[in-house]
Amino acid sequence: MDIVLRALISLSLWFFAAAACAASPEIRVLEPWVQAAPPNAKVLAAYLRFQNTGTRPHTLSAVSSPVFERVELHQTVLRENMAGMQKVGELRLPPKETLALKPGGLHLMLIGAKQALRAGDVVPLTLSLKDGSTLSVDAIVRGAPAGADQPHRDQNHSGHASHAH
Ligand SMILES: [Cu+2]
Repeated sequence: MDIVLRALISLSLWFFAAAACAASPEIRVLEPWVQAAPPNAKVLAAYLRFQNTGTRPHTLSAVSSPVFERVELHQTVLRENMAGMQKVGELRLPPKETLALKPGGLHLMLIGAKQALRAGDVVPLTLSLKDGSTLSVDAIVRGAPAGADQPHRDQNHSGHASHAH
């Protein structure tokens, strides 16, 4: 009896520990990818879609990657016909909605590449939600997909390294 009880307690402890660090089951990350850039590029952009399958809103509060010094959430904006970028603090993920990060709009800015990345490489991303849960995804490095917004390719993020004087 004692052994059974102890087994039950340790089982439930394990269950709670697993639940505490589990990914949010309500948020799905679809098609994460990193836009290929020249091998010496230190800043790359990543895109993906968030799907909130739950009934309550979630908030993305931070993103990190072991192969970059830091990851920021950015929004591409037009100022006097010049494409620029604005840092976004948090990203609200409303229930029953899909939010797309895509070229020319919201994107993840991967800053300070610790290694050269080529098409086909995998970039692990950890997405932290405000409720304390995290999601881990592998983004594939590749060129822009067919049907991507071609006019926006001129404003891609290799431009970060080359300021016009
Ligand atoms: Cu950016």
